[in-house]
Amino acid sequence: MDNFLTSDAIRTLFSQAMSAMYQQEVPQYGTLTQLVNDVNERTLENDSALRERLAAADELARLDVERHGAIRVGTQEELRTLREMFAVMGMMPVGYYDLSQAGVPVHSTAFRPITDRDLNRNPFRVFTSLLRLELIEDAALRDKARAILAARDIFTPACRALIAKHQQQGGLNAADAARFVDEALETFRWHAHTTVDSGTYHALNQQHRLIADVVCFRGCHINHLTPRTMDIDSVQTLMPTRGIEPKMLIEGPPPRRVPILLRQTSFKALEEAVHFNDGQPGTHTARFGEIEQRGAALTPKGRALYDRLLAEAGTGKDNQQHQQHLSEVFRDFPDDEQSLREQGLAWFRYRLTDKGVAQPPRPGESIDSLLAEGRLLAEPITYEDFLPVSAAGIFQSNLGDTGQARSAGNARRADFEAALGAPVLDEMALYAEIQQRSLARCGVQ
Ligand code: OOG
Ligand code: NI
Repeated sequence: MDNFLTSDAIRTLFSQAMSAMYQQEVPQYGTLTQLVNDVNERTLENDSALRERLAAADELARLDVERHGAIRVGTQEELRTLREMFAVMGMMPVGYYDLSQAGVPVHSTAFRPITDRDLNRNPFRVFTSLLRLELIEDAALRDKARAILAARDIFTPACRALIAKHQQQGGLNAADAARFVDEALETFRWHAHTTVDSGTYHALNQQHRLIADVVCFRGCHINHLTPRTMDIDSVQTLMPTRGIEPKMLIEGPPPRRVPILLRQTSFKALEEAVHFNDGQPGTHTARFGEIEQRGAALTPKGRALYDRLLAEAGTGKDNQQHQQHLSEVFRDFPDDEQSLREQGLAWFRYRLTDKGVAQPPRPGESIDSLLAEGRLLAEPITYEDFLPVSAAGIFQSNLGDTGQARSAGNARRADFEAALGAPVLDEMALYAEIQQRSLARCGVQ
């Protein structure tokens, strides 16, 4: 029998290949990655507590390989085949994000590994958006966009064949996996030649820039890749020293002693030369680079508090002022691990200390007393998902500052799942399970 590669191994090969391709296509992304590596190295050198915490949580090894990407597709068939493609790499659809409220005519999920072990091997994730054509007001243009999308196939025949082979055999050997990675990559490659004439492109672009981006090309080009930084404020400040222009604001929560959720910033999308199929030259603006700093995953209670405070803080025009203001508003959000745990605001992973191993928990002993006796340790679980308000901010900063007409959409989770051909997993249930399993491993309860 063939020796199958693990889905973790295929995911790692793919994310490396994707990063190499994107560095070639968008050299600024390579520069940004280098800056992030430099800052991470320095941060870990200067902060031994952080280094130890990451090492203890088994997260040090994943830091260098960690990144997410984002893509946008136009039809349910495309979304479905992507689901099957990502399944080969152990990536499942987690969460539903409605971006129509922010004026972006898409809804989305994130394909990512879901178990502790797989996440630690390589947490590569892809934020995947489905265009909501029904939000195009002009009926004739909507039909035209549908027809253009129906005529394209964003997957190579060999890619489809290898997905099917994986489904039949339950795995791929090393040679097939390597071919699969090469073929899958083709779907995400940039094409400077559009599939439409300049008139169609401009009409779609006029409706919404995102619609032109999804409809007018042969594939669903990766639109950004995002390495994980340990100090996003430094990277934001240092970007201009490497010739990179950052977006105005860092999205998400303010800097804190115990980071929560996700902080993100990006550089502005590049204006790139394209050729329309009527021979006209033009430009298209879609691709950019982004960085993220990840913190603790919040429980529904913690998330509700985050959403309330974020809405209360509003938005600003100057990053320093905005972060300052956010910090003030977020004084109401406890900033030490003990309070986060005791108030049920964040998810935690538990481990026995040496003392706990020597003196294991007995039935009836509470988590609090085991922690107090130094037999048990609790560490925040890293947030592995995305934030719709931040995502909207990222989308918007790349759609030009003029702000386009708001689409009057609302959440259509059921439609999205029907298009996907599967339900999206509930991220809260996944975090709860990781917490619960860690307690079970410790022999608590
Ligand atoms: C996706 C934007 C969302 C994030 O990090 O929040 C995203 C897109 O622009 O297609 O990637
Ligand atoms: Ni992103």
